[in-house]
Amino acid sequence: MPVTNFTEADVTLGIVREFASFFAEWAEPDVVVVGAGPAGLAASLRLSRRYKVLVLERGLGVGGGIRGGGMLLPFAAVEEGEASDLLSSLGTRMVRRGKLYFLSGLEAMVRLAKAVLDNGAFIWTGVHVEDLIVRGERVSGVVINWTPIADSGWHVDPLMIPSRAVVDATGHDAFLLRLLEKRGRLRLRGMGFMDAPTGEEEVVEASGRVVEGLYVAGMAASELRGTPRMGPVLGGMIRSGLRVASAVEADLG
Ligand code: 48F
Repeated sequence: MPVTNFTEADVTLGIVREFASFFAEWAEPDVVVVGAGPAGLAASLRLSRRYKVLVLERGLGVGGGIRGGGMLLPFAAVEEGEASDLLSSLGTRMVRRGKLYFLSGLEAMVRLAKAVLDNGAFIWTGVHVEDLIVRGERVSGVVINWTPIADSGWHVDPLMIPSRAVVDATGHDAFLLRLLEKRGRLRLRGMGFMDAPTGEEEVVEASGRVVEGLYVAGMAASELRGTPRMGPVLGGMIRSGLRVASAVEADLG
């Protein structure tokens, strides 16, 4: 029997059935991480060791802003320590120059994403998180739609994914935090001026729980607390993701 002995209907039906069984399994994960940039992926890596983690990413790929390196030169810097150790343990190639390591942001993100998948998490791309489920004061999940629908401006009602914890790792958008700000529940200070060494430390400190059920990591945390920007330096994003994972673990048990 030739391997090409299938019909187009097999492909279409298979995809629809696969999606139905995927959604049945993932309709209520423990943790939803919004944003598959370095902070979201690092958080997902740590959390997926213990919990069912669904990563929602509005773009079609993973890696977020760090893939663009510095001004599209496709490299980023990492300081020595927890982040460089983690990336190196995943096989990321790095070169040491003075006090920093340099690597391909894309390679680091692909390796991080693979490790997240290997832990059993699911990364769902093309999905825009447009709102939060909130009961009383507690964030209890997310409201989703397809990114092209969100971008079209059409009014198409969304679907919902309840979860025990939600991580805003949407980078400069700080999209979930701004939803709270719009409703008068939070005030974002806005990212500070460039000061890379300080920014690297302070963004980690700024990461953690925002309100019950909602956590923040990466540049979204910087947007919240007003910590300095750091450009194409990756370590703080990774450590921020690991830090938020600890905060979620402490709450979820
Ligand atoms: O922007 P992004 O990489 O944020 P990060 O993890 O890391 C920042 C660094 O990449 C670096 C930097 C350091 O100075 O600025 O560039 O904090 O990743 C955020 C991801 O979230 C997605 C977005 O497409 C990106 O891939 N995202 C943003 N809003 C939404 C979203 C949303 N509403 N729903 C789903 N995904």
